[in-house]
Amino acid sequence: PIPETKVLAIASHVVYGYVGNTMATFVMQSLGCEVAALNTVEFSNHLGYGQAKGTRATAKEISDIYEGLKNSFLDDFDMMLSGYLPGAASVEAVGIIARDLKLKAALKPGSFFWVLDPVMGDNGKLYVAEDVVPAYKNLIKDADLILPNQFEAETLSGVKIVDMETLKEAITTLHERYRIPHIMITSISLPNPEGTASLSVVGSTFTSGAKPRIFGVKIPVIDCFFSGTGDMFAALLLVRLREAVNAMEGLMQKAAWVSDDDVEATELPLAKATEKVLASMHEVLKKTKEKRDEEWNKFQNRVTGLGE
Ligand code: PXL
Repeated sequence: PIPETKVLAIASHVVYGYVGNTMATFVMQSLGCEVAALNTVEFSNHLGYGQAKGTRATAKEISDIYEGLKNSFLDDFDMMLSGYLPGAASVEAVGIIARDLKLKAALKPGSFFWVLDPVMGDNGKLYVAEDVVPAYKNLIKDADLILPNQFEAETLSGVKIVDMETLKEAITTLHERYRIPHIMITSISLPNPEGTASLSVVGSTFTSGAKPRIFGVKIPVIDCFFSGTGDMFAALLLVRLREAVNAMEGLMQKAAWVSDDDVEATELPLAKATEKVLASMHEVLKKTKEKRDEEWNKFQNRVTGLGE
């Protein structure tokens, strides 16, 4: 079990189902975190249904909630997780919150960690307003770990990812341009020699003085459409990374000669955390698909039953 971890989670909320904060809050609480959820939208359901009713918070509303927490001395967060933000002004508001928390934590170095999911689009398409892109470019320089998908990594780096070479170039550009210590690209689809595409996650850690250390993990593809997988990934990774860093610090204290440079890419806290996250996700998604197939069969039996 991890020492008590207080997380400020800023993302969307749905009444029915599990995406955004509805997903992230459950995941982090189930693994022992204390979660304060600041919801950026309140929708009936996720947008995969083709329609939803609800409201988006304004940037002022997001800042106000944070101010309220501060005024009540409820802002002692160890970590922050940010997901979908409804517009450029909200992106800026979240930057102000993160910098404020960081400044407060500066008294205890290394004690605040921001996991940022730069939600902008997927599969070659932006699904936020165009002015959100420069707002994110401004924001990510203060994050500790960013979780772009392939399209978002391309948008932020300006490098189109088509092979291993360009993948490394995109990651190096992100580290250098925005000074981000940890990057995790949550879905990479590159054509392989057999002509089929495989799905991977690719992570990288870059500490000052060392070269970026990049690792990749292939994911067995489950043939099914899921919503909220990115949010589950982010929440699980936050918890497992905290555990891995704690374990590593214990190790470093025990063996003072283990310098950061001696750590193999596959031994990085980020890589260790990722393995655990993907194992959990595979189990959850397998069960989700089984459940869906079961419901679908029941539905079809009812329909054919009616016709008899
Ligand atoms: O990240 C998934 C997600 C989050 N929030 C809302 C969504 C979706 C996906 O459909 O609709 C509101």
